[in-house]
Amino acid sequence: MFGLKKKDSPTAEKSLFDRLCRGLQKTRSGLFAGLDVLFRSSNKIDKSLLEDIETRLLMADLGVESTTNIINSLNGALKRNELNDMDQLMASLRKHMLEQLLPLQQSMELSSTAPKPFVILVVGVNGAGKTTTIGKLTHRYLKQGYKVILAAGDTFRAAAIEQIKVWGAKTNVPVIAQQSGSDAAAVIYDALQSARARGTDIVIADTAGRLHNQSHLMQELKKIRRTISKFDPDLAVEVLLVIDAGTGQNALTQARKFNELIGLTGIALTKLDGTAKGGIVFALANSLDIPIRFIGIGEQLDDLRPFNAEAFIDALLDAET
Ligand SMILES: Nc1nc2c(ncn2[C@@H]2O[C@H](COP(=O)(O)OP(=O)(O)O)[C@@H](O)[C@H]2O)c(=O)[nH]1
Ligand SMILES: [Mg+2]
Repeated sequence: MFGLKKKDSPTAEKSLFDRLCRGLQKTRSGLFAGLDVLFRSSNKIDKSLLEDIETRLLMADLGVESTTNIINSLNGALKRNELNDMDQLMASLRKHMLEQLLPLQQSMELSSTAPKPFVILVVGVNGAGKTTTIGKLTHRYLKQGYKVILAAGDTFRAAAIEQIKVWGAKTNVPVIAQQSGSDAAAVIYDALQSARARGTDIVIADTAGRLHNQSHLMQELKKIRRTISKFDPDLAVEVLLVIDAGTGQNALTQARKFNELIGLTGIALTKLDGTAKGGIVFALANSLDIPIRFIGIGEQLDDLRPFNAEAFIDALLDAET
């Protein structure tokens, strides 16, 4: 039912990589610059140098578990006399960092067997970047030739409904909305009906990030999830948690909570451009088994990238931009 994606040309890939490097600049300068100074100022690869690397990784918010795994692997390589110069050390560091992240790299595929529409239910705390990510996703799928409808499921604030309408106007896609205070599950149900009637490929649903209390929010999300299944139990549904990378280790708590409640299928990590805490990706990799579908590296429509572990690590560790 869904077509194939276009492949980017080598020049386009190069400039995409440059943009990624720029987007990750803050984490990159903390981590890479720190490692570079370490490597240049050390004349010996020993346990103490590995301890300094450990400190650097922790400072970039990789988390204790990922850092320990990486350092243990480096210690193993050191004992086996595999780290004879700085190039070998760097290659080994890169390899072990990649091992941590590769399991998280699973792109969000539109099912070829499930009935239309594919549903992307976007959840997360207030200000995480949900609505902006929806705008970027819309842009992405339109470019790939899909038909998209948006559901203004953050009915808690009138401003939120206006905001998603702005994205709808910008990308020229229909936005199904009711007035603020209405039932979010009903809005999303309307959007599904409308999508079916029009043969739309994808429905992207916004949700509220905060209600009067946490348990109300969670109940509302559960109801929305049930409503989607009630509409058609065979729909393919991506429950995408949007997390602001700048929240650091708190991101883990958010991911666990939302996952317990409605079962996440993917994560979009936003605002990596604004933080030096990009290492949080590693912490997420170690504490949860949920793929990182996308990373957000700016506020423009094309600043959302499918997560690619190798490109991510290259962007953090490569010397030249
Ligand atoms: N720099 C940057 N800003 C972002 C990114 N994603 C979202 N934002 C900004 O974060 C703020 C909150 O985003 P919004 O989508 O309204 O969050 P929501 O409350 O979860 O819907 C807005 O000012 C966005 O422009 C990103 O990847 N990079
Ligand atoms: Mg919003």
